[in-house]
Amino acid sequence: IHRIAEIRLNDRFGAEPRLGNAVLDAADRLARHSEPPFAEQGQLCVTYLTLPHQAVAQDLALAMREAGFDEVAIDALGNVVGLLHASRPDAPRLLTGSHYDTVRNAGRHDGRLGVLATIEAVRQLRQEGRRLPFALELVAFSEEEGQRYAATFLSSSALVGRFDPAWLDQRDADGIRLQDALRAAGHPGTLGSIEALRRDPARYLGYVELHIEQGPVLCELDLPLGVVTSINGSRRYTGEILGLASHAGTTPMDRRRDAAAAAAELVLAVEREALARPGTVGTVGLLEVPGGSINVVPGRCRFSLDLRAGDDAARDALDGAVRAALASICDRRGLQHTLTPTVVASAAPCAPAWQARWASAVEALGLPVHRLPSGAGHDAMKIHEALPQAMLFVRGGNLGISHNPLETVSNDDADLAVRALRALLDGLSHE
Ligand code: HGY
Ligand code: MN
Ligand code: MN
Ligand code: MN
Repeated sequence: IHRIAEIRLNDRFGAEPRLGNAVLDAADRLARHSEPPFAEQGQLCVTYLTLPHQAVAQDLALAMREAGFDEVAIDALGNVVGLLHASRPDAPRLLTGSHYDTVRNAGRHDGRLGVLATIEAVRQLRQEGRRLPFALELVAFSEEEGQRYAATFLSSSALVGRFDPAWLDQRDADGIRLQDALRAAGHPGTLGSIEALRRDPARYLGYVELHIEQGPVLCELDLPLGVVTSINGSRRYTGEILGLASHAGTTPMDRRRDAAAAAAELVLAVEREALARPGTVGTVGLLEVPGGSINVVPGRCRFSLDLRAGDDAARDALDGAVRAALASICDRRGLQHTLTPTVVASAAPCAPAWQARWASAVEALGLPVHRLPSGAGHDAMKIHEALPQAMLFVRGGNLGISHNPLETVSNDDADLAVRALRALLDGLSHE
């Protein structure tokens, strides 16, 4: 298929040096920036507003300028925004983007592939001296993963007027408020400066996002690209089970208030309830005994919940079952618990017209069109609240593993990602 695509492509866009190399080399360069202690172990972690995060923003701004964006700026939330002017003034804009923050011990393509592929597509357009009949606005979103602050999709929320003012008072694990972290990074940190980032939907044609699939489907089908039909919704929580710390040697087994044993039952309950509901997933990603000791029965156990499904009813059914299981485990064991919702994201169907544009782009490359839902959340599901959106997935190697340093994208597939975006832009230009 690649050979056919290569031949077909060259007579269409002209023989270009392998665009994929440029994308993957840029990803490697950005991955130099990482936070301690992950950096010391050669691992990637770039969470919101840390010094490595700010260094990545600077690198992206420079890359956008070098590629030929007419305007480049880092905004009040650290989003790196590049604008390629249209062939005529007051033309509408196409919004595109993805995020540049990462999870802990991350791969180097989650989010960043979409940003870097767009930069290469713009570089190619400028080298060809081409202007589009619409402006192209690329946003490298600064905070999507919600690692340092429990404010997932923080940046894309601001663009659609959904920034929650309470987020400014959120504290990270070191007690630093988001507002103070913004100021320390040189931003105003005021609600006004953030609300000013809201985009007027009337100025935009829509939103498209290129992203790695982060799953095994395209790998197993041996397809480099896939058109996303919808993005799964989620409910996330942080919680704590409260028992009674006591001596590990003297407390009889039938007289314990062991918070960790209850949490272990909860983990298995999440697995059981999600397995019983095809199409749903449930994860306890964080689990810890704060201040625990080897010879103390755990009195407290902190945990997180990440519950997802393709539609909100299924998501809420799983949510109800898990919360009921937590209550019954704690009742039976005589323990208390707290549960704090951190994210509620509704399932976001991708706009049919924009799915069709991605499908035409994939066909223009001589590739078959495969449509699939997204199990992962993306900025597109936030932008969905203001603009029609659609995503194109790029195959990940290693069976699409992600949120793991084994995350990988082949040169060929990165190359096809850039060319697919070019094909979408060209198709849109002729509408
Ligand atoms: O968790 C997710 O779905 C994405 O990585 N934000
Ligand atoms: Mn991610
Ligand atoms: Mn992502
Ligand atoms: Mn002792």
